[in-house]
Amino acid sequence: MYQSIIFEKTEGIAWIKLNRPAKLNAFTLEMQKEIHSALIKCKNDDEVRAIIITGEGRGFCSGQDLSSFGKSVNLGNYLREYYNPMIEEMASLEKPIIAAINGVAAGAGLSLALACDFRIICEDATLVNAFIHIGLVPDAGNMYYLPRLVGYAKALELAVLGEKITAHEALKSGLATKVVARDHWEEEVLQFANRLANLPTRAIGLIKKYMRESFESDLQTMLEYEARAQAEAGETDDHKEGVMAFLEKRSPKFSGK
Ligand code: LHQ
Repeated sequence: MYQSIIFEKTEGIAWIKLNRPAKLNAFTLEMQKEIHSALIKCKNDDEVRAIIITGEGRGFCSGQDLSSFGKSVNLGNYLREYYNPMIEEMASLEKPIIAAINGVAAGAGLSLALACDFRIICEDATLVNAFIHIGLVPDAGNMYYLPRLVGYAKALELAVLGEKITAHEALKSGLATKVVARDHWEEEVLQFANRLANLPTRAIGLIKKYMRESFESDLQTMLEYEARAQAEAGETDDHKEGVMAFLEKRSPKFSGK
């Protein structure tokens, strides 16, 4: 049983709901450990084909709980021990992860959203790279993902000025997959997750694994990675089903295998 998150599974979709609404779901050590544990459950459960990370109440996640931190903590070691393994787990998890940003995402809460594969943002939610306001630098993968998503200049601006940005600004700068009206929030998040959960999961996993390599690889290396990934995808039931459905002029029914 979890204390700081709610973990639920419904028809191919796992929900990880951060559950400290009074603190806008600020991270505590317990929450970190529970998110990590839930991600491992998702990895090992073949029924899970899409993961939604969202927040209870009016916030998504306000970053590290600033009231639960003693002065003597070495922040570098804390990151190495708790945040970094969670972010690495998300990157290596060969299933799509959606950040359903229901409210403010600040500091490491924004980093968590950046480490997801898709960001659906509620129209009245805001994002703030808040680290600078307390004299810190972006962490938990923020300095890796942000420039890749919005380009170097915009990433530097967001990190150094730490200004709040709206959902629509996030969409314009490439941070958001889509912006959703509050009235349709839950149904649109579910619809998007369902769509992902019904795609060929193994191909998505391979895309996640190899596309990330493109930033550090030359063309020749990427061509080889693509060949490797395609050899694997070509062996899946979903590839056979996709081709068969095309030839039979019907919609494919992918099993994720
Ligand atoms: C909070 C928090 C919070 C505790 C709202 N903690 N209570 C750092 C150190 C070590 C290693 C790892 O890495 C990190 C990474 C980081 O994440 S550093 C950045 C930490 N986060 C922040 O600096 C953001 C602090 N929060 C805010 O700036 C605002 O609360 C935002 C912009 C998120 C939301 O503003 P409002 O909508 O005006 O809400 P609020 O400020 O009134 O907050 C509501 C409550 O939540 C309030 O408690 P209260 O008892 O007064 O109702 C806040 O104190 C509490 N809260 N964030 N991070």
